[in-house]
Amino acid sequence: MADMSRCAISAQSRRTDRHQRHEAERSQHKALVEIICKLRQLIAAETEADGPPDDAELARNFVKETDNIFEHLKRSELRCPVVGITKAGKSALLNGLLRADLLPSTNVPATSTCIRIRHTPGATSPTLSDSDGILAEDVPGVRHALWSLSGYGSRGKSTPDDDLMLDVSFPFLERTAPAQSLQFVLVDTPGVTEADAAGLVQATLAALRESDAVILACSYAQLQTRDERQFLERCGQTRADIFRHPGRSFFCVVTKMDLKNRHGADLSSVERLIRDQLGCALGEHIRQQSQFLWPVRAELGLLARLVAAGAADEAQRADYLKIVLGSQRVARQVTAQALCTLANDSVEFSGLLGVETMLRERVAARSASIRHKAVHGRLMGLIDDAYDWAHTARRPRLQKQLSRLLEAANSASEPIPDHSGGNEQA
Ligand SMILES: Nc1nc2c(ncn2[C@@H]2O[C@H](COP(=O)(O)OP(=O)(O)OP(=O)(O)O)[C@@H](O)[C@H]2O)c(=O)[nH]1
Ligand SMILES: [Mg+2]
Repeated sequence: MADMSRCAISAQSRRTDRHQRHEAERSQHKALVEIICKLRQLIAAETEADGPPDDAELARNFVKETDNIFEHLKRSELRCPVVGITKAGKSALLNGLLRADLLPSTNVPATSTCIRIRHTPGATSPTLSDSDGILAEDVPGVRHALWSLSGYGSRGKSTPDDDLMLDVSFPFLERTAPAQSLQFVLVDTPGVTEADAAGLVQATLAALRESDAVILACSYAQLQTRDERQFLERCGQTRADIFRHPGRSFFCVVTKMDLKNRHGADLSSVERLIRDQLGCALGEHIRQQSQFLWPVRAELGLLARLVAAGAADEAQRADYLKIVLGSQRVARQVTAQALCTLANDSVEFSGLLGVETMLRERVAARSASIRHKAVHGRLMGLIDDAYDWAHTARRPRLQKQLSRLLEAANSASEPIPDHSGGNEQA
């Protein structure tokens, strides 16, 4: 009897906690709407008064962006960029998750601009678009369009506004109910090289600013190289707050574990080495909080998936067999059934399933609470931009007002403690 009443009391208290949490979220929502309205008023007042044409243009852009943020507030979104130095295997990882050879992935710098990949439940084939409309449809069309945008020649020209959107249905989310109501976006980002770090970091930082979770791709083969250290240090110096944001999950995927490591670091020391590097560049919080997923062999995973699904062409089948069996001669003796079993084993071995499980869990756990965090990121970015403009245009009064707004936006997004036994915080 005593047990029953204890159960009833704890169920009641969980309901109360949930109710309080929803109330707190509602009031955060209201506060964010008020801040967005205030920001619009401030900019309109500043730009309409003596109106040079540049200011009118700026005001229009602000209104457009605040409209976008309002729209964003209405939907739930989980945005997760994949970042890292060039050739870390970011695009290969995403192709493995897409189960299709869509994104340019090769041994010379390939991805030249951020590509947002949006889960669109029920989409039977991919669609690529930018702000002007649809650029390409179906796998060969999208693949061709993305390859024509790739390459070293076009790198550095990319801006955060390039706005490429790839609509696909991620197979690993197909049966995940929360994904129906949540906008889930993975972002392929250009890798950073020493030569063009400045422009590319800008695009990467813009992707990070709007993120709710981050996947850092670290290549085992490029572990502790100068490029990697510089990339992390630059991120840390430019926008340390992005990494210290308490609600943001940080995952390290260690790729290319089949290759040799130039420092001879053995597997048992990989995690410690990367954590040390993260700690130095991005702070103690990231050293401790990062979660590790490894080993990942994305290239093998994609080829194995295509072979297992009977979707590999001759060249892909040969590449797969070369990786797993080493020689074409042995490959010719493998029966179709044995090949399928081998390919399924390779998928397990590739580490892709671990990354998919992690992402499915994020989608499920954070679908309810993500809205405010995502809006907060964009809003902070917009206020930052307005502040920069006010500074350049020598408008100290506006600068002061914007600082106050920034403080209000910060306190409107304090993490809400979860005592309800739910698992919403990543
Ligand atoms: N051996 C091996 N090669 C891999 C693996 N994953 C990716 N690769 C190869 O590594 C090369 C680089 O991969 P990308 O996917 O282009 O790397 P990225 O980080 O997207 O590079 P950028 O877009 O240029 O920054 C490609 O030739 C891939 O086939 C892996 O697990 N093992
Ligand atoms: Mg790439």
